[in-house]
Amino acid sequence: MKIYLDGELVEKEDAKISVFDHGFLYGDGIFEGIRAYNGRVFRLKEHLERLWASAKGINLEIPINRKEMEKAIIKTLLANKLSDAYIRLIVTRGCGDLSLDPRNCAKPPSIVIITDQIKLYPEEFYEKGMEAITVSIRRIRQDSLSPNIKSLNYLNNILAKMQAVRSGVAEAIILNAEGYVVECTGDNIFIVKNEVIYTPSGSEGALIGITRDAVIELAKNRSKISVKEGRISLYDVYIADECFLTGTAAEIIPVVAVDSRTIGDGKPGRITTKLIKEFKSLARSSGTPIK
Ligand code: PXG
Repeated sequence: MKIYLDGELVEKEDAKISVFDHGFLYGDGIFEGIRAYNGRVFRLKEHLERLWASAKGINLEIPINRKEMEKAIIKTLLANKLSDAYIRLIVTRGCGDLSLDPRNCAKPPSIVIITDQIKLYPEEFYEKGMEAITVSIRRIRQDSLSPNIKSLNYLNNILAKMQAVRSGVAEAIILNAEGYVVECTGDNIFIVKNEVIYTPSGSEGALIGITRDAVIELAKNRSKISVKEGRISLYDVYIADECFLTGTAAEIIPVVAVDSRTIGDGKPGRITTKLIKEFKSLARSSGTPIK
């Protein structure tokens, strides 16, 4: 496996970052998770847009431009002969000293691109739906840290994931400080009630996911289903007809039980199933060609 590291393609064993890199010392850096389907990178422009926005959020200057980043991603996919892949793009603050001050980071930020094939959950979850539970860990308030900065510090999400896993469930529903539903550990959440789709808005503290945007567009434009972004309570989730999660890594996954309540009839819902089909077809037929 070849890894892109600061302009070079190196073997996995040689892809190493200094222990003085502030990404390692403090989680001071940013990332994106991207997917390629059928020889095309899905919504690459949007992912790079978000990466540059994350960089701006932490005042980090990415040492190459977007076109160069796009070429680096394609080059890495080609070197690994991948046409369907998960792409992890990481930009760290770079090498510094043992102090928080990023001005002490002499080296320019490091860029890492890893391409691999991953499936986030077992196939069975996609077919039969999965269970989620609400966890006690709340989302970090967005007036402290914007949920849209995809930083290298994911402890908030990891703690939530650990709590779910400890309870024997694969995914956690995270609430904001006010107790309203925000999202899951690496996925956005949607519910369907009486043929209307609802999802927490950005102002509730949800990351504006790229899969989330694609699903909203598909629902509105192709299926003519109305989508409302706003405030969702746990009760709304419990009494929903359908529930599903979206994320680049997870793709679209039906949720059939939440906190021991069966959602709808306990099977992936009709609208969820339709959106999964439409998303697959969109992902396979659009995007930046790997060439
Ligand atoms: N919410 C959060 C908090 C995320 O980190 C999403 C939603 C979905 O966004 P996209 O743009 O991918 O549709 C994300 C991003 C993982 C993993 O291993 C997933 C993400 C990030 C890091 C790891 O599941 N997803």
